[in-house]
Amino acid sequence: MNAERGTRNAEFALEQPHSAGAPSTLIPRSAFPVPTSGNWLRGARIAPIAVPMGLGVCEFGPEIGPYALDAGLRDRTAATPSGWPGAGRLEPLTITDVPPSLPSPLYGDPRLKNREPILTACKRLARYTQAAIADGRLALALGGDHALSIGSIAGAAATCERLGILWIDTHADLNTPETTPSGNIHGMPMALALGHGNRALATIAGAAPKVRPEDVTMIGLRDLDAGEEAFLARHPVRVYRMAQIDALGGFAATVARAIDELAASGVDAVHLSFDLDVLDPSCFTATSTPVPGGLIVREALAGLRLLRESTLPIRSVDWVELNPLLDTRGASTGVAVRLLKGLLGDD
Ligand SMILES: [Mn+2]
Repeated sequence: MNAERGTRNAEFALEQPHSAGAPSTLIPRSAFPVPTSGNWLRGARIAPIAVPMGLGVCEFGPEIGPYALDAGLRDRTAATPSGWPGAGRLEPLTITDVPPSLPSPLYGDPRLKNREPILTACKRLARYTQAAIADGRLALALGGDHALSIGSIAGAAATCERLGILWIDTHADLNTPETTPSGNIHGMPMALALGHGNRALATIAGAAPKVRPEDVTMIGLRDLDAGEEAFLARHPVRVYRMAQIDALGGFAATVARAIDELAASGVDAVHLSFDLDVLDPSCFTATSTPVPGGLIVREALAGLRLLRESTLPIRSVDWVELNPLLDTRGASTGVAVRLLKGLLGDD
């Protein structure tokens, strides 16, 4: 499906003046009233947006992730449908058209691998995210690698005055072209959201930065590069590393604290970015960068339930870094779907 050939609606006209066409049928306007407050994890329509992209990690596999997640949410791959109550709020899948990568080593600047196709895909995702939120629907970006957050955060930031970000991840993703050990852009989206790094990527859908450092909370960090440690030493991002999570009484207790802090911060919308590599390799193996010492399924589920039950104004979610090619028996995909169902509806 090629989203660019689709027709468009008014929101798209604001964001894409170079593309003429008729209204989009990919994100049909909802007949439901637009909720203007509250937590959209509960009750709001859900707009799943596939981002079939592995360009940010330079691997094959992540581009299949969105289809595995969407099929799981809809019980298409289950022998016995679960009857998950959130299914009734799921809208049709929107698919972000991701350009192909150039073959290595022609992917461009080795410190910003695949920048051009990632920039194009993230501009599209930003439009879809903005349109979904403007229409009162939870924008659910299904990855795909974590570079997609460049687009989803840009789209979310365009819909509010002051965005808060809850970043649940093993990594801080705070690298810039100057600090990156790999050149992989999936290690950069949080730095870009804060206005650091490649200017074209940082200014999708409007000026940089998208978020203030004091409005960012990171939970689960346990594998940081030297440049990221230096970044955190200079910027007031709230960080809960795994060691601190244990000291605070676990993941759920830490999430509860982060919810209170974000609620008191004055942000008027919250973006949740969940990198599945935060899970422990004993229960989730199908990711490009597994690191021992992660969350187990039960505690992750408990924390995600707290987010669903909170009063945070959560409008958009990233669910990233599932690589089904590494999931020979489907167990990791099952975990990724189960946690997402827990976040979005009773289970
Ligand atoms: Mn990440």
